[in-house]
Amino acid sequence: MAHFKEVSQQSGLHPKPAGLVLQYGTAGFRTSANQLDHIMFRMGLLATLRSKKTKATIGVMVTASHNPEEDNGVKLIDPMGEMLTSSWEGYGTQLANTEQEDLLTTLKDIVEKEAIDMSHEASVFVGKDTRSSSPSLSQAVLDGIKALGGHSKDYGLVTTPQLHYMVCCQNTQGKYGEATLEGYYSKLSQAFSQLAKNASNRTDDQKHLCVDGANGIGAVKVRELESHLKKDLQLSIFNDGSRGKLNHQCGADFVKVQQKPPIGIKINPGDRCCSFDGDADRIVYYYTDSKGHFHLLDGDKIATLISSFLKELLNEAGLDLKIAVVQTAYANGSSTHYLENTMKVIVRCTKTGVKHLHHAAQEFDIGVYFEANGHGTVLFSRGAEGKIQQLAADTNINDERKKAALLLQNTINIINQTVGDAISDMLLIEAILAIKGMTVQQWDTIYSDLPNRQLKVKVSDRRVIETTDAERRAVTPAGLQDAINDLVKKYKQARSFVRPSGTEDVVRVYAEADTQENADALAHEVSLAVYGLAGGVGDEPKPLH
Ligand code: 16G
Ligand code: MG
Repeated sequence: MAHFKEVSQQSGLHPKPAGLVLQYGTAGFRTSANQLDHIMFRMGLLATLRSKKTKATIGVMVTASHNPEEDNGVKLIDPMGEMLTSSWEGYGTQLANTEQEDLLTTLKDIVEKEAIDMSHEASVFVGKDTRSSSPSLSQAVLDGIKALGGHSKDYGLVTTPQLHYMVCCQNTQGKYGEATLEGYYSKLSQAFSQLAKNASNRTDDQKHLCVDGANGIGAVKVRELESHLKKDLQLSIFNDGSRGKLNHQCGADFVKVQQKPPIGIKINPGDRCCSFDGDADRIVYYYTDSKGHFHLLDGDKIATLISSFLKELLNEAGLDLKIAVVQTAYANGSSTHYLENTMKVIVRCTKTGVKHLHHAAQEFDIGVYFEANGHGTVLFSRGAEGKIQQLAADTNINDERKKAALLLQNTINIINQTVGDAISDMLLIEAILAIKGMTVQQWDTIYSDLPNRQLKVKVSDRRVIETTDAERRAVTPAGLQDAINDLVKKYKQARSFVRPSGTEDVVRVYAEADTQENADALAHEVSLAVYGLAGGVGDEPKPLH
């Protein structure tokens, strides 16, 4: 076939370094940018096949999120704006690793296995982050799409969630919104301004928010949003990429893991601040108190704020919809306790990785999902959306129900349901705080986090650790879980688990306990158990204190 000839010619321009093996991981491919040219070309091919198969537009985002500037990566977006289905991740890995001379055979194998009608048109949306390697890598994706005869639309610089949004808009024929940046900003900002009308007498201080853009695409895009917001929200944008390095000592991942403010931002006590990650699909909030102590409001606190807001609105609207919060094992024990016992909402725990949470959240009328690291969103089932729209249009209901229904309607519009979105989450959080007249300190006191610690252990092969029960228990190697259980028993309110990372060649250790010292000690002891029982390499883990 003509296209295959073109592929074979063009692929020569994007050669694979012989022997290089990479895997389509939790969030696509991610590694040093100089190893990725052939991967990008091949993901252009894969996206084109996926588009022909689904008869819909597919997205390809070039980004390595919170990784250092030198890295890059790529992830594919399925028709409804969700992550690429797991059954195709294997094809991604196969295509990535097949040697140059076998590329056509691998491609044809996929076409055959999936019974893809190659005469069908293909359409692929492409976006990229601000990394210096992104322009040439996204060009390689475009080359791949072209080689297989697909149509592409290059959105240029966009956040990851913006590209997810575009794909969903396109495949719903505009029902989800208009597939342009202007469409995105106007949908979100209009919903925000409707919600903000329900806030009374806010001072300029209350409208003010400091945003750490991680020196990445989020900073660029939040600045574009700013002009749509009028005076409802006043942003001070730091780490906007004009000086500092991407993700370097800033951004959501840095703030969450280091539990301290980013550089490049001047915070006065009590100022409300948030940090995006490098592709703006994560957000965390924080402030410092009058004693200079740092307080982090992570994904768990965000999930609690959003779900309690929604639950109250459902009550006021008299709507009987099932709401659940989906978390991972990293969720702070206090948050789970608060959600289950005080708020009395259903809580589900899934494996780490957005797609797992997303799927679990789809099982409820309203599924609020957040990873502790700040990636999350809210999903409304079609039925739930229908009921809310119907109530909002009902002229025979009292004012309280009407107001609640309208608030729910605008909440749906402000949320990017395709994936976690720092900009959309930020607007929702700001709207909730404004409506409730709540300060960041008051939000923080909803519950107190248990002190916790995350560590990494290097082992010769992290796959020796297999887990079950949403990663909360290790099945192998033998004896490891028993050792963890014994260590946990030594401390109060303690919990610990270990899992192989999906993005780095390490085993991750999580521990929480009644005090920071105990959490640190437990994390260290569990690290030693991993080192001893799972083939640790290099120096033995050292105590933190
Ligand atoms: C990826 C995942 C994120 C997860 C993280 C875990 C997506 C889009 N992102 O960034 O959800 O929390 O990996 O990393 O799925 P780890 O496996 O190295 O701990
Ligand atoms: Mg990210």
